[in-house]
Amino acid sequence: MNRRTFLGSMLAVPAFAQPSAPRVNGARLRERIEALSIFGRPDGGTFADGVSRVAYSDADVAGRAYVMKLIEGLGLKPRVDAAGNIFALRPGTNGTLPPVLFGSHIDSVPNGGNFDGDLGSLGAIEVLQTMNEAHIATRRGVELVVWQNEEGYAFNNGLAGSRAAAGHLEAGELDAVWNGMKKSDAIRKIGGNPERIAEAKRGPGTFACYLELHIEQGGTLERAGIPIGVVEGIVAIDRYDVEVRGFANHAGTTPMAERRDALVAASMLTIAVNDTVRAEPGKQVGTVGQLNVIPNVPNIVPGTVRMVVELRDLDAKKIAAIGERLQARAREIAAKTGTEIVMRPAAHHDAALANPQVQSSIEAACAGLGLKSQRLPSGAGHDAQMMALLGPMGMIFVPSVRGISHSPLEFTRWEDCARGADVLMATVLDWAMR
Ligand code: HGY
Ligand code: MN
Ligand code: MN
Repeated sequence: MNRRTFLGSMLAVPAFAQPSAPRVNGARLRERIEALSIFGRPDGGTFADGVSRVAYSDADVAGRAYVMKLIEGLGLKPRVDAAGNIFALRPGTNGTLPPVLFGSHIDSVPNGGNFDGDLGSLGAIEVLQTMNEAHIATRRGVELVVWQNEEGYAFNNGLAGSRAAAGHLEAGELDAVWNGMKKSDAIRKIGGNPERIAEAKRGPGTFACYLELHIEQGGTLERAGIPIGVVEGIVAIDRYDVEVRGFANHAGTTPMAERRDALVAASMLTIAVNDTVRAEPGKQVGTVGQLNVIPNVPNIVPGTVRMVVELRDLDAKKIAAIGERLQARAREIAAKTGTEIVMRPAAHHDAALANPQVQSSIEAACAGLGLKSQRLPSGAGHDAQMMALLGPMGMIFVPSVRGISHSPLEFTRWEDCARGADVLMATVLDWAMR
């Protein structure tokens, strides 16, 4: 923040003396969500066609540049850390106190929506701008973060930026190659410094609390007719890279009994995922969302299939046990089909509980705004689950229309976006004055 702006805000009325937190500019927030959606939009498409702004892509670089320009417009200097995360600190009156940290991500899944991550990142920028316009001075600093590669489509391992901050990068992770790109080069491409990635690590206590506004990505709030969700906890996620090795041969001359058909085996394993996950009570989920057939030619018996199995639940032990059961099923299927099935653990993210004080603060903000709220778990993973390892975490959800996400159909009503940002504002100010 330049000196004039900073001094201007110092002459202001401290937040706690404010009768109530100022409201965000919903129209400006909408404008920015629509502007960000340009980066990664399908050629000739419109906002309704969603976005493919996969981490480390040119669209991601362009979207990050747009966000950094907005940050500069706040009078703040964006800082890209060694992992490629974008930070910006609005100073408080007491520089010795750890700041409130808040934000989200702007990378998307391929063929994704325009609100996942974008609302939390642009909502945080909107909160900062509204604080400046209201000349609010806070005791603690307020620090914005835009995490890199939250989705993990690139390199098949998500929460990449927040894992670096939490010190949870895996051994050799920077040497991984995906789409012909080495991870260290990918981090360089977005302005990070892989040689010094250890500097991206934040210790516990380096923030007063972490807050993230996000779309629910499910249908609970919409069905209940409630505008704000207060997240209870975020699921654990286990991902397995599976390679099914059969034998490619002529589709016309290879008798059925002599085939070692990798796709038949992979299909049996996919059904086994569905059956095993459904076999026990609870809200656990299991998905085979990615599958590649090799050589993928109509008149060749599939020789190899590569697929990803993903399991999620609030109880990490439950999905670990399901993973074990699937390993056993894979052995049975391999024996039955004459194939070899290798199911390798590829990523694990622990479940995380929100902090009760942060939850109460969010609920008080809702009450102050006359908004109903309800507590609910998050079936989606979030950077907040890594931040929970370092300090108190809370998430604010707003409804997803028809519960759709990770799709161009993903939509949150504009008034719900603004309400979520208002709750974020009030909660940030509550913590920034402590
Ligand atoms: O996959 C998830 O749950 C998140 O959207 N990255
Ligand atoms: Mn997200
Ligand atoms: Mn997502």
